[in-house]
Amino acid sequence: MASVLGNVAERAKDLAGEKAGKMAQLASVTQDVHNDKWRITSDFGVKQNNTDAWLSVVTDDQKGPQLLEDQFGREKIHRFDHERIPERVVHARGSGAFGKFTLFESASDVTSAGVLTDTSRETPVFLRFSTVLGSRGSADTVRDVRGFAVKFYTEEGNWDIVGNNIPVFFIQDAMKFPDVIHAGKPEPDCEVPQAQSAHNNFWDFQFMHPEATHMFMWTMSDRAIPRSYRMMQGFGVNTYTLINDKGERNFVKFIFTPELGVHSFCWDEALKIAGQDPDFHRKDLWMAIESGSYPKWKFGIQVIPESKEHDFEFDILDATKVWPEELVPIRYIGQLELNRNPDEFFTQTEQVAFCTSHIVPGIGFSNDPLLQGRNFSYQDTQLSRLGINWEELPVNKPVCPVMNFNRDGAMRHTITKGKVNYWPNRFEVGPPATKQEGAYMEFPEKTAGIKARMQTTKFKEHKNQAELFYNSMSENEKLHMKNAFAFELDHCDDPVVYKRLCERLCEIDLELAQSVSEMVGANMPTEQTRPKHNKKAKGLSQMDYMPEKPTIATRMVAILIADGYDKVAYNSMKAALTAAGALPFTISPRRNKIFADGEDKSEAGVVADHHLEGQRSTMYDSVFVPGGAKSIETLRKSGRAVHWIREAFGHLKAIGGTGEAVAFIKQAVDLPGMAFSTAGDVVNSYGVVTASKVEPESFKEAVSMAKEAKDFA
Ligand code: HDE
Repeated sequence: MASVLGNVAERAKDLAGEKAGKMAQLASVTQDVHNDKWRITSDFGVKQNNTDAWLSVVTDDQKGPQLLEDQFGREKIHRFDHERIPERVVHARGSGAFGKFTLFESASDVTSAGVLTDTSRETPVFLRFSTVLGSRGSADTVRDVRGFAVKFYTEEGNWDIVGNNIPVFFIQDAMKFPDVIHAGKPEPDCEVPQAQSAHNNFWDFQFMHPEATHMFMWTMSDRAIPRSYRMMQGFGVNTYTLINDKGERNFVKFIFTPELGVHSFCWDEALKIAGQDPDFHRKDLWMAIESGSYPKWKFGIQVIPESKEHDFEFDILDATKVWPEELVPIRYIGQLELNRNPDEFFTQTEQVAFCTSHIVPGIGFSNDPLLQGRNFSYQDTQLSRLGINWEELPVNKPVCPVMNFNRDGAMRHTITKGKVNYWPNRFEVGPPATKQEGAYMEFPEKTAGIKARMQTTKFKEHKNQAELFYNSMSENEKLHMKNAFAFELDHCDDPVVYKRLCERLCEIDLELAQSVSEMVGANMPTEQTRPKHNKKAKGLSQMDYMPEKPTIATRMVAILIADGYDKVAYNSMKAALTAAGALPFTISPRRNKIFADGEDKSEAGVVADHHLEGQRSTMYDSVFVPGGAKSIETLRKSGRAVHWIREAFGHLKAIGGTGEAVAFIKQAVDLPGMAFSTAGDVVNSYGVVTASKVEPESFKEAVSMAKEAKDFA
């Protein structure tokens, strides 16, 4: 054992020194296959001599029957037959990473939770991002809500925030969850479509449930097609409570805001990438962490004291409502960083199991009816996915001691020694903890009322915040939303579905309804069917979340070259991009040595990262083309290269060109009124930066400027 775990034990030692108890704990059960002393064994530990050929009878060099007695052969096939576990019923497609949570401001005025009050702590975390509707092998860039589930391995036990990248939800009561998910998943007769909300049943449900209106406005916004998991917000969505040392209770919402700002794809990009690189988000997260560009989020809380619970027009326990920042400011108190990729997908990202019911002392639930149902559902679903002892799986195991008299069940790992397995017992072992010892104390909430299946008055208003959201969008975002509705409803072939949905839009905004109705062939509405309030709120448009300082860190820039390229322009731009933390990739007609103007084949040349046929503009944030007469002549003749420039422009990406490349770019994207560099000057026109000589600063500025903000939407 020691030899097999040799280098893992080393790693455990290193990590223990880093105060990362969770990492050391994981390392103690991790095997590393990269070890020379390793010899293949059966599951029961016997070294094996041949795992390629089934034991069989051979006579005169002729194959005879295979023998059932081959225990090694049987074991190998038998293990393979049972490799799969059920995928998650929702959020099946996902990727995760480890990291840490640190506090820069104590929230001890509102909570006693150590993780939110002790600024000297570093709490290990595991975060899993996901899409909702698609199955485990579906594409990353589909239009969908993204899961943002964080497990904090705190000193007082695991705390899970099982959130999304959108702050509201489709329904108010957990009992409707099977309906909303059935309606969104592939239709029951033909199992079509995969990972799409663009179908009759989804939109039928949306119309039949006016409470979904606010949420579907969000899912038709750019938030549902994020550029990267690293560039989206995370929201706990439900209303929780915080309880301080004095026993005072506050309502709270949890928010994570990314350091890199909130950015999205254009819909056309997202559609194409779903085919070109279905693992785009998964790779993006992996690569960022491997290259040391650790994704970071600010962690914030919105707090409402218990005494003010009823001071709002909306019910603060209703998960279809946001708490506008003007009314309840966000107080940022901590930082979450992801800094380590999992060692194995299955045992970590697949076996991780989150539960909204996992809270620690100082944090409580509220009567939010969605949250109450979730508290049952997550624990329950883990039983069919992982089995009763799922909390013992390494990724789920708390870092603090776990001791109780819950026992047995399939796959129990812990061996609990002792004479008794109940409390109270004659030895007085395993006594309940006191408050001083850190026990979870229930908040003594007063309750009264009748038992009924009914909705309260404030829960019945569904349109005000849907309008608030739309009013708060920039013009570009509004245009994207119109196109999103038009795309989705075009995929519904039942007129009842798309006509009624357009009527619903008319309650939110007449112009939106008219523009969508015209495109999808619904009756043209002529008047707003619900009086508008015309209010806006901050923090809803993603334009409110551009990075504090413009940055191109981790942005992927394609540099297109062919033989005869301008070496000075290429080298200086590449160096400038790398220095700014961007990731330049050289793309040329072949993935082999490319020679600069004046170089001959005896020289080193540059080995391209990819060839033009293997990649598409959609996979990069930006493109730069250095000059060089011969190189440009080759690129000009390549339909793929010309299309690259046109497509990148259509997707609002920054394009840079020097020398002879200026004329090449001009030919590809010339629009009336567009300006290009002539001798000596540097021109930035619609994010296309051209210059006779290399000018990294203007190009970097164009790349860092949010493409979401550009005029051509
Ligand atoms: Fe979930 N949800 N959910 N959900 N949810 C699951 O639990 C459920 C809801 C969210 O990466 C399931 O472990 C109900 C809101 C995420 O492992 C299941 C209701 C929000 C993930 C479940 C909701 C979420 C899940 C399936 C309505 C945002 C992925 C597998 C009351 C705040 C976690 C699993 C991961 C997963 C139930 C609504 C987020 C079936 C009943 C609202 C991020 O238990």
